[in-house]
Amino acid sequence: MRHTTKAPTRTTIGIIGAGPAGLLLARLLHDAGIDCVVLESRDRAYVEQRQRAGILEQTTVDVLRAAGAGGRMDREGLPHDGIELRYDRRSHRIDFPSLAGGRRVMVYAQTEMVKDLVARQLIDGPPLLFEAEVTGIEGLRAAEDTTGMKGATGTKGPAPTTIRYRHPAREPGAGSGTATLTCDHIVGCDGFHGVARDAIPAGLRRTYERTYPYSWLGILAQAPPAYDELIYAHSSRGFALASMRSPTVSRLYLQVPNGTDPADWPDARIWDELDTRLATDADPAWKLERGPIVAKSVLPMRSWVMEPMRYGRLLLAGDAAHIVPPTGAKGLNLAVADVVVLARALVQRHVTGSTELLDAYSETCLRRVWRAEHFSYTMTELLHTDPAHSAFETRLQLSQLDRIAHSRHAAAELAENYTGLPIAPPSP
Ligand code: RFL
Ligand code: PHB
Repeated sequence: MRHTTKAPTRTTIGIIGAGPAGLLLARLLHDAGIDCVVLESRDRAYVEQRQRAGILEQTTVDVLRAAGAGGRMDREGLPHDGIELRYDRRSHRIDFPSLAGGRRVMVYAQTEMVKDLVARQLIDGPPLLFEAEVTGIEGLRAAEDTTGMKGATGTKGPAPTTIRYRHPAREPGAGSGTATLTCDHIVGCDGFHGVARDAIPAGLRRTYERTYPYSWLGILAQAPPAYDELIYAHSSRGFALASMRSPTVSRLYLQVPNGTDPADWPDARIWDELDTRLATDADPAWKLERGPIVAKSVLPMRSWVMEPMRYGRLLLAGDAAHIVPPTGAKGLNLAVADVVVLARALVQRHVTGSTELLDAYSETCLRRVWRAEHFSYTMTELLHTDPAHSAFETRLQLSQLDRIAHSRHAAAELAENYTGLPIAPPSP
């Protein structure tokens, strides 16, 4: 739905952002009978073609199936039972089901998941407004007061708050305009560059950050995958990752220095470097199958968390509240886990009036977020070549990789984290 004169002005839950977090939350709320509206600054084509994540944890797969958005994923996704670690020209396979209680992962691109959720939403879901750029939130207070109107289900609801957004011209020749959407709760699913978290008073926000002295050069190539599972490689020349999108499309990454210009990496240089970094004595003749490179970009790496994830009637979910470096394949899966916890809390709030789950939302999510931060940081530090490191640190990396290869406990720790921890971890 583009913005028309019929754009809603009142809803129970206003969702900012149509990435995986916003779209899935809308689906879960709609299925529970809670009305909501999604506002997305970009157009549909942009949202559906953005190249991002590729690995869905078992839990994410289960959530998508339960939400009725798993049909194409089950037909076209590639279930994977392990990954291969390469280091010091050696290869070691991590077998997920035997190490992580039968769990596995699914290779299914985030772009495809987003397309599936957009299609479902446009058929029978709550309103989704593209090219609706949120510019501000008004009427927020620290406490969720309950002096407002009755909620959609007749229970006493909180006083409303308002989202202000820009929309394109409603008629040919007219200029763009602004509009408001009044909501009982607002959810900021607007990613790392979003605006929702700015509505939280600066003095109440705590941020924690780690940047890394390297980036990833990522390519999408029309070439069959290197191998039938993902390969994570440590090499003296830097990290490399061989992933895939389908039996005919590969997604590959190389560690490069921060500030690298992709133009300095002609296609042949990329393929040669991937072959060198991924080389293994287990199969000395092994080489990647090459094909046309259809996308090439440089991605910086960052660990970042903002606490708390709630301020009164504003809740944050996904990349709006936390970022991980992609080495552990956790970002999208964390976004999914957040909105599962949040949907339960919002349903409880609007059906029974209880704020118990909502009050626990930030703490519940942050415990899992910090585990994923730790795992992503550990995988990143283990596999990349830090230019400031000495030979001593390199020996420590190789020693730890060897430990993972020879200790079931160490391998199980990796497998459990990679395939995904339970959505709500047990309380301390
Ligand atoms: P998104 O996907 O960034 O969506 C946010 C949406 O909000 C919109 N928006 C606004 N809308 C209205 N008004 C405004 N003012 C707005 N400001 C922003 C944006 O246009 C956008 O549509 O956040 P969300 O939903 O939280 O999802 C998070 C994931 O996208 C992200 O964590 C993952 O892509 C991270 N990630 C990976 N995660 C995994 O779980 N597994 C992986 O294998 C994986 N690989 C990756 C990745 C991220 C990568 N990049 C590009 C950093 C690989 C890469 C290369
Ligand atoms: C991807 O396929 O894009 C991908 C896979 C695994 C990662 C990061 C990215 O750790």
